[in-house]
This record gives sequence, structure tokens and C-alpha cells, in this order.
Amino acid sequence: MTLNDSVSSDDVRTMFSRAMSDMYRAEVPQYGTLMELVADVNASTLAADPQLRERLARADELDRLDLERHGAIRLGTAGELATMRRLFAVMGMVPVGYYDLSVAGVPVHSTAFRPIDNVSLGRNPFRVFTSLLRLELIEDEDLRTEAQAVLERRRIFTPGALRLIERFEEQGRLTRAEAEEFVREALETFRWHSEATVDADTHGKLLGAHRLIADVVSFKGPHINHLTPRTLDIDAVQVGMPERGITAKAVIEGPPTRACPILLRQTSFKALEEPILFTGEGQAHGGTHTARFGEIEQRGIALTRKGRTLYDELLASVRDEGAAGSSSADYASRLAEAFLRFPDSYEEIRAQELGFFRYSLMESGTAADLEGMGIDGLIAGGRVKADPIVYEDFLPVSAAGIFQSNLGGTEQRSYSANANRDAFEAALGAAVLDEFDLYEDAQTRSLEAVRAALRDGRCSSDA
Ligand code: OOG
Ligand code: NI
Repeated sequence: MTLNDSVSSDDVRTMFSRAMSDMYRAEVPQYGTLMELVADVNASTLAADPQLRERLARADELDRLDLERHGAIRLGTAGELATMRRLFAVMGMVPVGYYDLSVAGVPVHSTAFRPIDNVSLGRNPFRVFTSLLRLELIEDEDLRTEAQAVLERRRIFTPGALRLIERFEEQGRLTRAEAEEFVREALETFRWHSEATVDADTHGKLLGAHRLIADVVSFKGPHINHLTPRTLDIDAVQVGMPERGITAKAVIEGPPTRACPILLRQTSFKALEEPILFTGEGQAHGGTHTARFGEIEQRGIALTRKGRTLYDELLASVRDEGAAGSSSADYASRLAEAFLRFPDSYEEIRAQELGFFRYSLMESGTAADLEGMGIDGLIAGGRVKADPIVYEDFLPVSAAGIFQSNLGGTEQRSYSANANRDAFEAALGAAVLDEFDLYEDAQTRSLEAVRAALRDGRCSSDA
């Protein structure tokens, strides 16, 4: 194989995320409507805010915006998770973060597969929120044994996908033809299958244990359950959805509307009710299943541990007063009020070390400038820019809210908090990376680049 006919993991990721988007648009028509709405809102937001456009361009976020989306899947066994890790590795996606959702009454724990280096993120930050079902949380022992047996029997990866994963592991890359075949084969795992692997009776019992358990156990594969585009103005999308015939979730998850967006805000619309065919014979065994939905998100600055602690505290203070019982307008105003304690200018966020920034040198200078003025002096003088680093990850409380609202709203089970990261990593066959370390690293590297550029008398952008 010559380097010419091989493709990079970044390219395979983009091929795959496009193919996934096309497939989902065909399967869930409202996804297409949503994509159009988001494209319209993003275009008008950028037109109205040239500074935002300039900042996104500088951060390499402008070109990736149209491609940017995340998906989510739910797996049934440790073996599935371990192979999924190898499949995503072909696309340069590695597991970042550990999320315990049992606290919120959802019997799964999760990670996000995503690219981690700046260049790859700039090309296409495609992420997949990946959950592993915790069968040990099913109380009924017989049902647990049955669910396990059903899961052990299924094969969610095609032989072709497995062969190409091995090929990638041996060669370190794929040829273009192999990559195209890989994308086709890998897509099969994420496709919707309307034939269930269980009979109607078992599906009913699984539903009784938890809707999510039924969603994982009853099917041939981990159908992608949503695909989420990134908007620059989620409030506008929330307002625009009903106008295009989409019924949005009542409240936006995450922080309130702010001048300087932090972390992640998300809203979604209800799952489709889809016909399924249970095992056993004949038409009488048809039924329906709701699993797939639409979601939109707006991303803001990644917070430091200190910033995240403040975020968690403020959010908890509002939710403790009872989010579910109150009206959505009341929740929004209480949220906005609580978050008055979170500084809403990038200067203040930086001064208090609440968020991560990427530094770039706008004008060349000398090493002495840095010593004389310090980084803050150079920023004040407009010679260095500090741009917010975008949050690339997820929020467990928001994820739980999205799960809940799409599982039918009334689903409330309580499992005690029992994070088990060790068990998750054992299933995964690898450790998950720490998101804070990744952002910290990006910030440090940008500062070092500014220092080096000053020393050499260049601008960062000349590098
Ligand atoms: C995943 C829900 C989490 C998000 O954006 O927080 C998620 C699921 O429903 O499987 O995708
Ligand atoms: Ni999502």
C-alpha cells in the first residue's frame, strides 16, 4: 500500500459521520427538518455577530460547524463495548470521561468516543455517547438471566467490519477502498432493525423492568438513537421547532442563556413510535417501540475543575428546589437567577480560572515583552488573544434529563449511586481519558506556542 491510496483516520471519521447522517435522515425524517432549522439559525447568528464569526474562524470551529454532530448508542455486553472501542479507534476516536447515570435512574454507565487532538477536532469533532447496560441492576433474577442469554447470542458487528478493524490494527491505516468498505460495514451495526430478538411477552417484561433495558435487549443491534447537530443559538432553535412541526422538550438542559456560553445546552424532541415485529409467528406479533429521537445542542467554553464545581453547585441548587414539578418558565428564571453567581465575561472567567483558553499571538514581539508585560499585559494590549476552548464532552445531569424525557417522561426508577468506573474500564479493555487533562494540555500548549513565537519574533499564525 502506498501512502497515496491510504486515508487518514480523520477522513474515515468524516466519511462515517456523513454516511450516518444520511442514513438517519432517511430513517427519521424530522432529523432532516432539524438540520435545516439549525443551518438557518447558524447562518443568521453568524451574520448578526461578526465577532463571533471571527473568533470561531480563529479557533478552527467555523468550517467544522456544518459537519459537527454527536450520536448515541447503548450496548448490552462487555464484549460489545470492547469491540466498539476498536471500531472507533479506526476513526481516531478514543474514550473520554466516565458517566454514571444510575444516579438518575438510568441503569447504564457511559463514555464518549471522540477525537482528542486539535487538528482532528478542527477537521471533524464527531462524538458518540456510548452507554453500557448494567444488567446487575435488574432486580428480577429470571429476567436478568434471560436478558443476558439474549444478549450473549447476538452478533452486532458484521464479519466484514471485524476483518477491517483487524486490518487497521495490523497496518495502522486503511486504503481508500478498505475505508469505504469499512464505513459500509460499520454502518450496519448502527442501523435500525424492526425485527426484535425477543417475543412480545419478553419485550413486555423488559419494558416493565425499565424501558431502556427493553431498548437494549430486544434488538439485533445498538441502533443509533439520536444524532445531534450543533447550533450557535439554542434558544432560537427551541422557538423555531414548533414552527416547523417539531414538539420540543419543555426545558433546555444545562446552563441558562448567557452572553458567554459555558459547557453545553441541549434540548430534544420525542422519540418516534416505530413498528416492530416480535419473534414468534405472524402478524399478531407486531408492536411498537419508542427509542429514537432528535436533539440539538449549543456548546460553550470548557470549564476548569473549579468552574465545573461552581456549575454543579449552582445547577444542584435549582434542581433541589424541584425541577420536575415547576413550570418550565419558572425553572428557566430560577436557573438564570442562580447563575448570576457565575461570571459572564470571558475576562472574568479567565481571571478567576473558571474556564480554559487558547492563546494566540496577534503581533510579533520579543521574549522581553512577555517578561515585561506578562501574558495579561499582552492580552490587555491586544497583542495576544485568549479564545475560549470549546467543551467537547457531555454532562451527566443533562444526559439523564435527555434519557428521561425520551423514555416517556414518567419513567422514574431510583438506583442508588454506584459509579463503577473500574468495572466499566475492565469491560472497555482500556482506561478512559480525563477530559480536564485534555483541556489543560491544550491551554498549556497554546501558551508555550506564544512564548516560542515571541522568542523567535513570529506570530502564532505564522507557525
Ligand atoms: C444518551 C443520552 C445522552 C447527551 O447528549 O447527553 C446524550 C442516550 O439516550 O442513549 O446523548
Ligand atoms: Ni445526545
